[in-house]
Amino acid sequence: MFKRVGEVFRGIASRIAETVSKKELTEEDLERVFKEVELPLVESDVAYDVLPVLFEELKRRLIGSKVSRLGEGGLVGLMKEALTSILSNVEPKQDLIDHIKASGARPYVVVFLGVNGVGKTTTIAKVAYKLMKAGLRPAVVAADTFRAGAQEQLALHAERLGVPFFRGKYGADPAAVAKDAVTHFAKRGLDAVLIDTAGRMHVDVDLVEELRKIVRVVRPHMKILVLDALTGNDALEQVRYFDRAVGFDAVILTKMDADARGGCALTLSLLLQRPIVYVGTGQSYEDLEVFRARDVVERILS
Ligand SMILES: Nc1nc2c(ncn2[C@@H]2O[C@H](COP(=O)(O)OP(=O)(O)OP(=O)(O)O)[C@@H](O)[C@H]2O)c(=O)[nH]1
Ligand SMILES: [Mg+2]
Repeated sequence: MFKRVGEVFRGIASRIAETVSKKELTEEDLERVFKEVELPLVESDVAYDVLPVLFEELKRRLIGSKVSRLGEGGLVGLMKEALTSILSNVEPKQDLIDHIKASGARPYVVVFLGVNGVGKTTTIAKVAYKLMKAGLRPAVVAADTFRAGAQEQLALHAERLGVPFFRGKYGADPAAVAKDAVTHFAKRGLDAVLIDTAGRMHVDVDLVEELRKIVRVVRPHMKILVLDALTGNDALEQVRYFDRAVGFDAVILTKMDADARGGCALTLSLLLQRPIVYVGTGQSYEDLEVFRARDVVERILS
């Protein structure tokens, strides 16, 4: 039922090659093909809202090309270039670890946000691992004091990695826990503090208020929104939700290894206006890669 975004783009190339054989590609030719691929694109997790932007970008790159000379292979090549250019909107200018290294702030404090199950806790462990490999000393903090098991999960990663861990009592004020943790680790001279937050809409506490309070009290150097590539279109809703709630500086897109459709990264690249610093590509600590437009295009169009 669901289409891979790569297949849809191949389809666009072959439709153009079939229907426009002799002349230069015109806006009308493209409009016609775009009408046909709207639904398949949405089915491959490209958000409906971004279709106009995507089509404009493709038009800009394709109008005037000599289809007869390019052939279908050449058109796929052009499509790859167009996608690479779109995806490079969200390429990070600097690796997060290098940025933390270069920053004078010690400890450098990062708050991780995201709805439940997207991979926040796993991603924090992966980032801690990267920091350690770069010779920095990270610590991790469980500021989800609500969900049973949330703190233990992070504690287990911390133990495996040999990274200092801080938690509060269940039901304690997450902002107070986070603040105490930063003070504690600042005294111990650590380089980075990674704060895990709750992802669930609580019954009795407003998550938005909780996150706002954490950010107000801790004043992190960076807020990272964790998104799951498998959420597809819903990722856009999550972006808007967290933007309204507390704002964020960058995204980590998890579960790219399990994402067959591939539209989520494309949607984000058209709307996010902030970098995707890493992509999650598996469940082990090494499986966190710098977001590279070219790699993602190869992943979806190879
Ligand atoms: N395949 C794959 N699985 C991942 C990736 N990142 C996280 N996961 C898995 O996704 C599941 C949920 O991850 P968690 O880190 O517990 O998610 P969370 O956001 O902390 O969840 P809550 O604490 O409930 O809000 C786990 O089984 C992880 O192993 C990834 O990049 N690829
Ligand atoms: Mg968690």
